[in-house]
Amino acid sequence: MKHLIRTRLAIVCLGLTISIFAKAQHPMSFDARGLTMNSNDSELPLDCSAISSTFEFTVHVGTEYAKQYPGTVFGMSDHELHVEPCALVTLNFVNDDEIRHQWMLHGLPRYLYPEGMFHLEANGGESRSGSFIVPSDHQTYLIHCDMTQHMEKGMKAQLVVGRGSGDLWSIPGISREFKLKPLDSLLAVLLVITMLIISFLVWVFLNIESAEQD
Ligand SMILES: [Cu+2]
Repeated sequence: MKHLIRTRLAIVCLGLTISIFAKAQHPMSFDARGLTMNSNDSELPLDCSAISSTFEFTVHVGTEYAKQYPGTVFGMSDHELHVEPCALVTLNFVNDDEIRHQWMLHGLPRYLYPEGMFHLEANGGESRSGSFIVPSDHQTYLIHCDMTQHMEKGMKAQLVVGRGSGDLWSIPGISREFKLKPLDSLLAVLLVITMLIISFLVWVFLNIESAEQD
């Protein structure tokens, strides 16, 4: 019993310490159900004079949403979100699984979002909400779950602000699995042409040989 009380006390102290520390560093709320980090619904990015529009999304995550994408284990109900530049975005994150998941957005201005990140995390069966304001650039931002192997197993998405800056690779239902650099594509074409030329030369050589034998 004493051990249980001591453990609970330690968890509460840890939570309080993290909350106090986080408050001193950047906005973060933390409890037994999950955490919200760097939520911001009022401070404008330097390149925005006002909030242009507001968007609210509810994104569910879990194994259920991976079924339609072969080779994945975890998925999201939305692997792509579109918003306007300088928009205020509210994200309601619902974890339908029994294990912990995250909705992490990268590439935001670091002067406003420490590490350039907005982060929601929900324990199994829990939900979490938060807001952020995007800059004015037409940009495509990475969204993922940072739990080990979750991104590789399907928990990858993108936020397209305005016209975006091109699809990220390996987004289920959006882009192909592996990124081919332009140079890789060129090398692949050259390799195929070389193989065709070699095959042709071998065929000619074999024909000459058999003609000589006749
Ligand atoms: Cu996850």
